[in-house]
Amino acid sequence: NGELAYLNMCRHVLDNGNKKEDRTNTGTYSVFGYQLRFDLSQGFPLLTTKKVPFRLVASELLWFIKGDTNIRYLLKNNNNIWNEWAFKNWVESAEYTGPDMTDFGNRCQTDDTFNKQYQEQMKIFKENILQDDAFAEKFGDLGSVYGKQWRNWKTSQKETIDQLKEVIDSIRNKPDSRRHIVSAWNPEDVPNMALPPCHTMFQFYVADGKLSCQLYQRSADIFLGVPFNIASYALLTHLIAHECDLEVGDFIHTFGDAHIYANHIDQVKIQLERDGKVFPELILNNEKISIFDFDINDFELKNYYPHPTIKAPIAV
Ligand code: DHF
Ligand code: TMP
Repeated sequence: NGELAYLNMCRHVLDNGNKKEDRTNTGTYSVFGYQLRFDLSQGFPLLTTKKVPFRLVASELLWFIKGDTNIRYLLKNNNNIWNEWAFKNWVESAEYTGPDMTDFGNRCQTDDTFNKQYQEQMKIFKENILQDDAFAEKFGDLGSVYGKQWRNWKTSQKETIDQLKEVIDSIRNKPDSRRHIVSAWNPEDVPNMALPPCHTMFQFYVADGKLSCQLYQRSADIFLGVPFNIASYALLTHLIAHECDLEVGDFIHTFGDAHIYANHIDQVKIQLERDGKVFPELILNNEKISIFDFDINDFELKNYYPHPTIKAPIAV
């Protein structure tokens, strides 16, 4: 079962990780360099040792594919996973006049009074993003994140490159090419991003009628981010294989700094006590062909019977 590879990675980092401080002041156990491999023909790699909300994974991926970088789309789809990073821009802006929200990610975990204020401000923020076009345009946008780089990479000649479309064309027309690459890491844009891309670049490979994908993830939150990232790239590989009339091969997940946050250790230990079940099966709507035409109702997951959710605070 492919999930064992993920659980072994958790165990490896708990046993061998370097204790390391980090940008968010949470503290981590971290290793540098690790690799997972999932044979996508053996089931869809959505972890079963805790429930991973596939709907959120799928709507985030569709958001990238649309080239959208504004959390308004996510909020309309009831997806809250990027709120903190847009909220951070808002509360650090000159227009914000509410209570001080400095270091809200850490403070809301230790200070109940502050947490109430934070929840209140976040609620107002979300309502404004959904209802006020001008506000959403200004404060809902995360900057030059994935969607922008995948679909609208700006060149020095003021042209744009649609990397996603180009990679699909090259997979179709030159399957043997060794240049099927999409890069989200744009050094010029890194200072303008809410969060510099964690999944930095990915490459496709065609052999034996099967499409494989390898991702280089520079920084990986093993408990919260990685289960999403695995499922997201597995879904992307399925979609592109579907469009290019290929079967799915392997998803190879290569990591730079792979870390478990200090405040996720108990959760990871609970997860490690559980036995993985068989992976579910992904079914795509056969009436759609182009990856750009899919929406959330075109995906169906069959036989997903995970263990219950395990909650954990996210480091901002
Ligand atoms: N920052 C950090 N520190 N770690 C991340 O994984 C991360 N991921 C980001 C943005 N910034 C990040 C984008 N992806 C969740 C999962 C993925 C994600 C952001 C958040 C998350 O909180 N998952 C919860 C469920 C959330 C929900 O139900 O709304 C989980 O338990 O999986
Ligand atoms: P960093 O920019 O300081 O590396 O912080 C980013 C954090 O977010 C780090 O813990 C990795 C995590 N992360 C993921 O694991 N997956 C993701 O998809 C994203 C966006 C972030």
